[in-house]
Amino acid sequence: MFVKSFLLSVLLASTSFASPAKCRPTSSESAPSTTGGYIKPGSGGSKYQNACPTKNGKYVGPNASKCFPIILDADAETDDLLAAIYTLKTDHADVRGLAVPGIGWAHGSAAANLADFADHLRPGSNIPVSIGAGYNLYEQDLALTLANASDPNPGCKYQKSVPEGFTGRVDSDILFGLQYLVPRTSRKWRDLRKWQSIEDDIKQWIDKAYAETGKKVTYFITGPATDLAQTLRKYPTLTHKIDQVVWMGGALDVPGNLYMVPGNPVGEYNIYIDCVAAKEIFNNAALKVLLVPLDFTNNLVLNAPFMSGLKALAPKSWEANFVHELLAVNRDTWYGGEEVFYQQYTIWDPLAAAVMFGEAGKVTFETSNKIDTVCTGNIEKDGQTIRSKVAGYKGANVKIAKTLETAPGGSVNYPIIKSFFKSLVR
Ligand SMILES: [Ca+2]
Repeated sequence: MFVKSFLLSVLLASTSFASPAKCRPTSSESAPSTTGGYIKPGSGGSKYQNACPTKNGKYVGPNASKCFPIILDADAETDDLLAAIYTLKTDHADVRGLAVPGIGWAHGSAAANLADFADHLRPGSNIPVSIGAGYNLYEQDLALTLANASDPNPGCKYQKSVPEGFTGRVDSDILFGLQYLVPRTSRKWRDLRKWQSIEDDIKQWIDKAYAETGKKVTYFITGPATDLAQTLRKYPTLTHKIDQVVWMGGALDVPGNLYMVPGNPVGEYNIYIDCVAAKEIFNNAALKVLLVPLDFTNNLVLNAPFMSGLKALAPKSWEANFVHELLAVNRDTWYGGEEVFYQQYTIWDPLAAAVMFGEAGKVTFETSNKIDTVCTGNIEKDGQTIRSKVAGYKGANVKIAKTLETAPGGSVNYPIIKSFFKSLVR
């Protein structure tokens, strides 16, 4: 993800590390509550028709062969939200849980937005929603080692690279001012009296999905991998019930995107922000990973016809209207203006969803069990995705998306975008 204010990134870089307490995420900055706006799906009392019903431990019905259980673990920034909508609009994606870790581009409390989406787009489905990890594993491990110190939450090393203010975490939390377009759920999706840890939630979701469907779960990550890595630390054999991890992340043969970490041209954001978690995923030979890195997403940058195409779709559905409004806000507030937006902006996470759903047109892949990341505590090098040269190293079986099918006229005509647009009006 790009930081929208270059000035801001300079400011961040030149600010000396604040005391730990000052750079903690604060729960008091959660979003205001508004309802209303363009109401469609789920309004008028209609209930989501579950396209993936189960009986006696397997899927039944006309879509049985296509259905698969999936958990979405999202960063809750613009393109994560788009990927969430895309996934919720894909009937054969049997969504079994939604989690938002609070260490990336939104606070964990932004899980409320996913609860709203889920209940608007799939009313009555009661998809479980949880707030994920509050700190990356680096910070968590450090806190453990300092358990008896006066401040057990040292924090701040990698997470600090995300801005809080203008177009940072607080703006993600409130959907960049567009929360009023999303009807608020009437479900009590978070019940503190029944609270359990995120790793227990995820284990429960996976166990239940596996028992009810007989299928291993797809774990779709559009932010850092903290929640899953944390879960696998506690329940290492859970890998037997995970079909694959689909992850938008990494940069192998292209530069990274850490514009807010001067001196690090190689790291990709989702890997960098919790490189300990990334390492544990890549090092886990029991996992299969479908990685959609910047190498792939760089192939598609949004253009003006893309935005016009989306605008034309807007009157046709709540989803298209919301997605258009959200991207338009991003375009209109982009540092450097519209021209720079059209040179830099893509929709990273929905592209990963399209690859996962097999709706991306022709895609080429590289397969390797040598993928690893640099994570040595040096912020100028960490977060780089590498092919390990360590003799005998054998990690996760990683399938890496490399190139996608293009079309004359740019992004709006690419098969992958046609699929995404189609998902918004079905
Ligand atoms: Ca993301």
